[in-house]
Amino acid sequence: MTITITAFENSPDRGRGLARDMRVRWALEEVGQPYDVRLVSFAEMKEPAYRALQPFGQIPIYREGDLVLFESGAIILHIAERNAGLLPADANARARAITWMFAALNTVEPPIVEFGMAMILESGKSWHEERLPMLEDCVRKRLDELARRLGDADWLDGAFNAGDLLMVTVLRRLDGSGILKSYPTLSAYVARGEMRPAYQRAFADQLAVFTAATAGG
Ligand code: GTB
Repeated sequence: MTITITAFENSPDRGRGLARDMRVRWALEEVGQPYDVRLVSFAEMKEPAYRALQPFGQIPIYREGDLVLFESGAIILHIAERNAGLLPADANARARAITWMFAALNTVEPPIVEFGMAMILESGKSWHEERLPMLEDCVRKRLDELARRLGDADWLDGAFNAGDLLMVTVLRRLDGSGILKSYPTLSAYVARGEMRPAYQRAFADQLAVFTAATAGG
């Protein structure tokens, strides 16, 4: 059955693979599932027909026959549960991998997103200079804890799994902030994820969208 996902027709990340379609593309590449991409504009995402499928008017949507899913974490769990390659076979290891998926989305991503949004949206505000260090501290607290747990391991719990896939995409949101530079083991962890052939294919495909959108000026 054909899988179709939605992605920005003109991503504000300018092809850096930071929007949440990237994690779905990567997961589909990891399990070897071909997929189509429907590019959507900001205006289309806010239309009733789109909101009927994604109530918050956001990318990505995942469509597979009659099944329509939103929320990138739920989409990746669905892909991982129905295909080999992203979750361990052992039941306990599988539960731990799913725990890391939730940790990436619920514990590590929120302070990173809040910090990123403050950098973009609040830079002109009078209180920005005071608030930003507090937000950065919240990010660093999580990174300290994550780095402590990762130690010298390649991945968070045994072999690469969906927990690592999500965690790497979450840490990539710090791209451009310089913060990851003070965490060499986490930087190496992200680089290991980015070196995976499935990641590279997904990245190239989303970059091609940006390149095509900007071709000819
Ligand atoms: N919880 C949802 C999920 O995980 O699927 C969140 C989905 C979401 O935030 N989608 C964003 C969106 O559609 C794109 S990924 N935003 C449009 C809107 O809300 O109107 C977030 C994102 C956007 C841009 C960058 N960037 O430019 O670097 C990075 C991440």
